Formats: sequence, structure tokens, C-alpha cells
Amino acid sequence: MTKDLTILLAGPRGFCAGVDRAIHIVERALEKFGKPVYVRHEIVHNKFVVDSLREKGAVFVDELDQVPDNVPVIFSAHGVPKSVPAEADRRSLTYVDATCPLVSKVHRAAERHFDREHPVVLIGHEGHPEVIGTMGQLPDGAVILVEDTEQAQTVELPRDVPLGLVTQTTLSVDDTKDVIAILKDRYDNLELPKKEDICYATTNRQTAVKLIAPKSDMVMVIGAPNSSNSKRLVEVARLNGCERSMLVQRASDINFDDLDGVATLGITAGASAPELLVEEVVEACRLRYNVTVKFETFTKEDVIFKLPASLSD
Ligand code: 0CJ
Ligand code: F3S
Repeated sequence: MTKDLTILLAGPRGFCAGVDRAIHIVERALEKFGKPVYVRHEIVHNKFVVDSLREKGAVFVDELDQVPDNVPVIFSAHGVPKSVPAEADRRSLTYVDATCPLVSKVHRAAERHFDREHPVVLIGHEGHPEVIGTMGQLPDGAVILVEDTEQAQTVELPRDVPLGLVTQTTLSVDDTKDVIAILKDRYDNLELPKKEDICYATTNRQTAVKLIAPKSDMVMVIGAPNSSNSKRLVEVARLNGCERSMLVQRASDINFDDLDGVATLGITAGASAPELLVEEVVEACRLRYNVTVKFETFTKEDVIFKLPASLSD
């Protein structure tokens, strides 16, 4: 007999305004300049998105020196160090910056602290392209990176000047609060921003998964292994009532034997995961179970970011 499966679909999930804009930038650039358009780094951290754009004529490379002269290049949504557009200018390359405006805002905040001669403390994960981009807004050594609560407890910071604080946009909201509390406790010269830098999309997706996790026997987060915001969703689900939480790239990844004993399956998607991949997972479940889908949307999002002037109609 076919078993019943209730699917709780978290909302908001999937694409955010910055991802939507970045993908449109590549598509518009292909229309405007023709093939090929080069993209430095995955435009967003999703293989399916990257493969679809590659089919349309985008060429993905890791570094600018892999871009031939006289072809347009796009910088990914995660942001780039200042040295990247500087090098593109030096080579007279046509480039379009698809950095999410909310990441650019963090870049400007870091610069403002630096201009006031306040040391900049960045909470984020070493080696992530967004962190490399934010650190690269300032000269080497100007940004002090703090990755977690352990580092917050041991990091040695100046005490005689105000300390500017910025964060990566895709961190766990709760972990970041803990890191800030430790830093604030140790350093009363830490300046707290009016509003933290974790973006609206990261925050909303974490709130939404917190609401479904306690009601789910298992949570699947559709997203890529290199997607920071998607990985955070798995951790948030685990810490908020659903130990059996996992990252799934697409339906073909799922071993349905793992769903043994699961009557309620929570599903969400990282900010770089297309809704098509969520639908694919739901359809794969329908082939094996009597599925009832329940929408658990706690808020609607209406954020839209305009395309850069060079590409708008
Ligand atoms: O860094 C960003 C501006 C987020 C972009 C969208 O998500 P994704 O998965 O490409 O990147 P993260 O690894 O930063 O979450
Ligand atoms: Fe921007 Fe946040 Fe999306 S920083 S790209 S709106 S995950």
C-alpha cells in the first residue's frame, strides 16, 4: 500500500532579489553583447543555474586572467575585491558587476569605518568569496576576521579606538548574535551597527525553516554544498527541532530509503536554488507516496533590485 507523506513547504524559500538580479544580468549581457560572456566565479552557488547559463553562452572562470581580451565579463553576486575591477579597467575590459546591492552596502560600511581610522572587524567564514570580496575593499591587514564564538573569545583587538563591525550577509542569525555578544562583552569600544548585515533573504529563510523544523520528521534543504546560506538552513533546522536535516542538490540525489519512518517532510531551498528543483523533489515524492502539500509561508517578500544602468532597457 502506498504510504502517506505530508510535505511542509517553507516560505519564503529559494531565489532572493540579489540572485534574481545576478542571473538576469548574465542573460541581458548575452542578449546585448552576444556569446560568449565570461563570468568570474559561479554567478550564484548553484550548478543547475550555472549549467543553464553555460548552455546559453556564458563561460565560467575562476579568475580574471582566464578572460580573453575584448570579451565582456561579469562579477558574481558574492562581490569581488577592489583589485578585480581595477585589473579589468587596466585591461580595458567591459565588465558588469552583479554583486548584490546588499553586499555592496557592507563594502561601503567597511570603507566608512576605515576612513574614520576605526579598525574593521568582519564576522564571516574564511575563504568564502563574499568574505574575500569584503576584505578586499580595504588594504591587506585592515580587516580582522572573526569566524565563530571560539575566535570571538580569543581574538585580540585594539581598545583605544572604536571598532567597526560588519558581517557576511548569509550567516546564521543566532550564531552571529552569540559572536557579537561575546565581542561586545570583551570590547566596550565595539560599535554596533544600527542594523546587522545579515540580509533579509537569509533572515526570512531561517525564520521559515525554524517554523517547519519542529513539525517535520525530516527537513530537506535544496541547495549546493558551496552555498553558505543553504548550509546555514540545514544547521538552523537541526538546532530547532529536526535533527534529520540534510542538503539536497536535486531529486536524483535522494536515496528514498533514507526517508524510512518519515511521515512529514519539511522542504525549503537556499537563496540560489531555483524553484524548479523544489518542484522536481515534490514530484519525485509523488511517484512514491500519497503526497499532501501544505504551504507554510510566514511572510511574503517583494524586494526587487534594478539591473545596472548599462544593461537596463
Ligand atoms: O553572497 C551572496 C550575496 C549570496 C548569493 C546567493 O547565494 P549563494 O548560495 O550563491 O551564496 P552564499 O554561499 O553566499 O550563500
Ligand atoms: Fe543578496 Fe542576500 Fe541574496 S545578500 S544575493 S539578497 S542572499
